[in-house]
Amino acid sequence: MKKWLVTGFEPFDGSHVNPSAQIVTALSSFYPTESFHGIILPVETRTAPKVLVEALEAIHPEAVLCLGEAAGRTAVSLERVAINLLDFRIPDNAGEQITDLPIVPDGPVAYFSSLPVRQIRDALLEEGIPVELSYSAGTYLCNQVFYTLMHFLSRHQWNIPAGFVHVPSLPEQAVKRHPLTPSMSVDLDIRAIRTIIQMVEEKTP
Ligand code: PCA
Repeated sequence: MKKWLVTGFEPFDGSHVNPSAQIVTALSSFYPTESFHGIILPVETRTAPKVLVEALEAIHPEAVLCLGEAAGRTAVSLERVAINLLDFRIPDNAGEQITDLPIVPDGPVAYFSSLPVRQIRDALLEEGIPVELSYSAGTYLCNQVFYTLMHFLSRHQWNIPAGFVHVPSLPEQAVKRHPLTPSMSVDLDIRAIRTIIQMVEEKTP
């Protein structure tokens, strides 16, 4: 098995949980410690990129998967594109709300995921897990971390599979919001992410 870095996020926007953090914690005890390095990132625009880059430099992973929660999404979302834009709808956990700024001044407009997203989608559908290819990871922390990841790998010419996956909110979060808020159980999330890791192991050199 490759050496993986898998990241999740702390809770944000008034929630007390984040499915992405629960997935990382669960998978940390599932995979061998030498192959799976899980970290939880702060939902803070100033610190999240630093924590990610420090982990990349310390771990030297052979594959990277960053995870986040996308409230309102109905399916596991395989993000294809990270864009060079910070435009926050709500403040981050440190109270910062940035609008209309680039993540990396003079950086490329966008990066594509280097995960085999279409093969992953087919595998998840085959397994009966709702999934979509997504063309926007938003303009908040998840997109910032995704862009920071792909920019770092590009600048260091690390040609490794890397990307971002959004998961829906948890049922316990949905019931506290509007009754029609979509949700997915953490057990299904965990199955999805295990399948993604397995597909990357099988389909990439
Ligand atoms: N989702 C947010 C940031 C943290 C998270 O889990 C986002 O989609 O940007």
